[in-house]
Amino acid sequence: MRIIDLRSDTITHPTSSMRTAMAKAEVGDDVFGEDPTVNRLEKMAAERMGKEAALFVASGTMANIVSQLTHCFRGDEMILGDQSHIFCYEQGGSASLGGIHPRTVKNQPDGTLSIEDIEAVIRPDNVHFPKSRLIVVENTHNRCDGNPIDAPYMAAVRALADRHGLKIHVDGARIFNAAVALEKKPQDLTAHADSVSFCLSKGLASPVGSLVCGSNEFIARARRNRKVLGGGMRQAGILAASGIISITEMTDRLVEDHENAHRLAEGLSQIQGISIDPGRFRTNIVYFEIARKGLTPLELARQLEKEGVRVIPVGPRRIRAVTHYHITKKDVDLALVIVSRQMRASA
Ligand code: TLP
Repeated sequence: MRIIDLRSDTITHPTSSMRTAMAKAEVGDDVFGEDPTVNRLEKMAAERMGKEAALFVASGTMANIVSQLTHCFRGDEMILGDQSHIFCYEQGGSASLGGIHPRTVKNQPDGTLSIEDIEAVIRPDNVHFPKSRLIVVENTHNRCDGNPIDAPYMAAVRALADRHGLKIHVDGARIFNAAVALEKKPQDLTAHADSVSFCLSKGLASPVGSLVCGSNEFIARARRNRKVLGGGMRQAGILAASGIISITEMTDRLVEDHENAHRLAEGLSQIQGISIDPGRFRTNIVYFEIARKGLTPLELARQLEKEGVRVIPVGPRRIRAVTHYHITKKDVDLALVIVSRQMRASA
């Protein structure tokens, strides 16, 4: 049975050119700064994000916590969206590992935080309050329909941050999806940020790895924080070799994932009992709701699984489906036939 796995773009396997590059990678001890392939990846990542330097880390979560620890002191406050990945899915690491106080602001449906809302929660200098230090923007925004966030908004956040002496971190796990969707270069979207993290192991299909990018001084301090978290890697060039292929060969093709997601969303909108506004989805993440009493997302997901279609239930009515390198147009069409059949069967 063909498995159509729409749970996440994290399930992608490395391509054959990645496997070849990994096998042939030149390596050294990266804690000594001597792995030429890691050094090449870090240089390439920094260039792509328009920053001075970059740091290779194990995961998106590690990239985010390293960035937070590097921007904030214990007792500082970080302003972020109530739907952000850092707040929802990273175990509260900012508080447990960094002593950083998370101050959430409601995410707008497009994944942004309104400038007024951010400004309203910035703390005045007062002995009763934590110090506001950092604003986090997620791009694309996972829980807000995978929406890409454009440069003019980032410029507005920068202006606000500068007025109050705050730093900006972009959780750009899927920043290349945002760039492709907006027909911009990634550095156009990150120019106003002090730091940006992005993942190689999602739509870009590498098995492992993320990058933190920022100024030379920021990355030098981030390197210390990676080490204390146990993230100093040795012959990591084996992994970095794949990352280089991710950046050079896998970014332009993301447009196919976006087209397939759009096709999926359009198709779902034709199925009775499913509620979705297909115009909302601009990248590779699609959310739909079951508009029928008595059928839960968990039950539908179980039924679909029996027919080889995997999705993730994410709420009392909501399901997420993500397109990626292993999903073809034909897979989307077949998945739609299967969802339609299951919805009819459960009517
Ligand atoms: N997201 C995963 C799950 O954790 C939900 C997914 O399948 O989408 N930032 C963003 C915006 C993310 O979506 C993710 C992963 C991360 C950070 C964390 O990356 P990893 O999983 O590499 O730690």
